Amino acid sequence: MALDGTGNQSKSSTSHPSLQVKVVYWGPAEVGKTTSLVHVYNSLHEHAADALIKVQTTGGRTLWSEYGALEFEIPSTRGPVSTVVHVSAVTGQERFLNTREFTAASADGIMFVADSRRHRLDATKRSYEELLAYMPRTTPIMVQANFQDARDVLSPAMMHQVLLNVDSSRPPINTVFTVAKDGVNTVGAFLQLLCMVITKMASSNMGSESHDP
Ligand SMILES: Nc1nc2c(ncn2[C@@H]2O[C@H](COP(=O)(O)OP(=O)(O)OP(=O)(O)O)[C@@H](O)[C@H]2O)c(=O)[nH]1
Ligand SMILES: [Mg+2]
Repeated sequence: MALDGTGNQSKSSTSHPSLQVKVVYWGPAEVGKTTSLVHVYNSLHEHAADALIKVQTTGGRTLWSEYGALEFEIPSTRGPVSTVVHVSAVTGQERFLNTREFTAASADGIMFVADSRRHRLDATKRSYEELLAYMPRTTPIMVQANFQDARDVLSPAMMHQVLLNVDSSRPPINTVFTVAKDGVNTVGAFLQLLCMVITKMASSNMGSESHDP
């Protein structure tokens, strides 16, 4: 049996059980969403199902989104579960708000890339408010406190508090130090989110069907 991105199960083409997971990189404009995704994809290239698809402006801004798929075999008590993780990064451009709405609603996990620079705090809060407005209440959110190499930044703990102040009833799983430009901690953040998403999917299916990756 397979779980699709919403946790529903279907028959896989292989004899292995399979799991489909959708992870979305979200955040304000030019915060490092694409940089983070590209670094994760390159670092985990042995698991890449295909090349990363990019739709960008000539200036390197994300026009629609980037998309790729990673494949993993996850052990479970009932044998290996072949897992496909669909990863995408939304465009941060204000004018493409409606393309983001659907993406947030259908995600199993969100990587919110926050801009830790003090002068970008309002943009980060606006983007986070937009995210919370569109995504289901129970979708796990992991936060990268990015741009930690820049001057006049807030620490990951302070960024966590800023986002908690937006809505304390929906705390992120964790807020971690990242410098996406240098690939610092982007893979760790991704794997932490993925573990949380898979654990949540497994536990929400325990009562309904036999599935426990
Ligand atoms: N100094 C510094 N620069 C960064 C960091 N992360 C990303 N950048 C740079 O910021 C710029 C924008 O990065 P992108 O990954 O394109 O940002 P984005 O969020 O995908 O941008 P849009 O899709 O256009 O909204 C690039 O020049 C990156 O090299 C970081 O942690 N520190
Ligand atoms: Mg981008």
